[in-house]
Amino acid sequence: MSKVRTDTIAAVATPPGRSAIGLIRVSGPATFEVLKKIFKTGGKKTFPLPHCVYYGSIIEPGSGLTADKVLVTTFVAPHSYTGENLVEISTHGNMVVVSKVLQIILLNGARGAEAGEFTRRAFLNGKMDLLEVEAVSQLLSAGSMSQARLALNQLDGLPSHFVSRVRSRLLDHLVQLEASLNFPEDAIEAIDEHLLARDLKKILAELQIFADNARNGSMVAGGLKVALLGRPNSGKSSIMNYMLGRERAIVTEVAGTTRDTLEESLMIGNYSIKLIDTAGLREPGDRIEAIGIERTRRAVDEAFALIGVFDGADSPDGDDRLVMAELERAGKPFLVVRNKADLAQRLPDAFFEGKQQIVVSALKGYGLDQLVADLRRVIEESGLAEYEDLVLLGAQQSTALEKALTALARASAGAGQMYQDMLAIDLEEAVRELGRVNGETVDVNTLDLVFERFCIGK
Ligand SMILES: Nc1nc2c(ncn2[C@@H]2O[C@H](COP(=O)(O)OP(=O)(O)OP(=O)(O)O)[C@@H](O)[C@H]2O)c(=O)[nH]1
Ligand SMILES: [Mg+2]
Repeated sequence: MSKVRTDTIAAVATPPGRSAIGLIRVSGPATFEVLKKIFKTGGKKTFPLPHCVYYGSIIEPGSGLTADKVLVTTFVAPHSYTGENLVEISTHGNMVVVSKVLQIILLNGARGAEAGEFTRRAFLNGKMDLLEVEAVSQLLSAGSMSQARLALNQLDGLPSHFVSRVRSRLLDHLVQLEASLNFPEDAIEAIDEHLLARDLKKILAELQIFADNARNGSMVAGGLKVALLGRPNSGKSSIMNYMLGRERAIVTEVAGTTRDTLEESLMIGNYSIKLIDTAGLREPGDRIEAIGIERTRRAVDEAFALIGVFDGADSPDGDDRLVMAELERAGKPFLVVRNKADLAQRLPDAFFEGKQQIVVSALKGYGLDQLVADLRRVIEESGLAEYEDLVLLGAQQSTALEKALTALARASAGAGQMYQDMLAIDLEEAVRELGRVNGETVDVNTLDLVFERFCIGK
């Protein structure tokens, strides 16, 4: 799909299968003409009045047969989701009936909508910017209430206002710069480079906070990664299985059982967590194990928090110290677990050096409640629970934001030092890239990438 279209589109908005109600949406300039051909209202009310609900029948024009008894809700441009004339037809939720009604609509002046086309029209008609579009996309795929709230928050438009305000401040500076470059002889006020530098520095700082909030937002939206770390045989896979409530990972007495990282989702409170089981950390015995350990290190780098698992029934060795060092090196929140508490204990308390150890037996299944409670506390203390500030960006938007930051950082460092034409180039790039974040400047190909992730009917 490459052009902006102004024809009339229709699609089923509810999932296939049997349900109480099926919903069909029609949007575009000819919406009411299409409906007038196929919809007979039950009462005397004139059709269509704006923003009304009508009870009536969908009639196949050729045969005059009734396809279904429906409710039709009317929305008149620009006060609709798409900004166009739009109706929502509630049918009975039988796919045979729903398909028949859609078919009649398509034979009488509408075309089948493509994935995301309703939202694309909302964007093109200025009903929402790209940040709000991203929020809709993430709201539809949210797997937890915290993810949904994050998206709903963004739909309120605060991130949109922020980006649009920053962009227009930069644009003002750019316009002034361009004017003084292009018309130096005119009586244009000379640019106060000191003031400019100060303002750019301020904007850069605000944008850096925004970018941090976007990074945190994508962590929450993607599920917070928590990696289990420990030497071979300490019981990582047993703990993973116990937390998931099923035998996901293979558990054996052979050290080095888990060779690759395993990732599974679970909910802790309102948070969606990705629990990652890893290959035990030690000096690798063979090439496969070496690769596994390499992946463990990568999982540590990507994780939001770590759980160190230690075998309480064994004396600590070099591998345990390696694990502890890795936990401390990573600079992330971590918990330490003394596993195998059902056996005689050989791991001295001193090994944990005053860190609060969580005593569990993955085999007998106790202590895990404490682990989950502590994990929840770690999330709450991280500030990620305060999703009011968090921002959701799609892949293209993240790249654009990073580019905008780099260009703005150059401009901010160079203001007062650099030639003004160089400064203008950096500012222009920052303005352009910010336009890609909120959609004020965006090309059709990027839009295709954004909307192809939507379902048909949205
Ligand atoms: N007694 C006892 N045995 C346990 C406990 N947790 C795990 N085990 C046993 O310890 C052995 C190793 O457990 P795993 O869960 O495979 O350990 P791992 O850390 O995933 O090991 P690798 O994948 O090899 O790194 C198995 O024989 C488990 O049954 C426990 O709490 N108590
Ligand atoms: Mg394992």
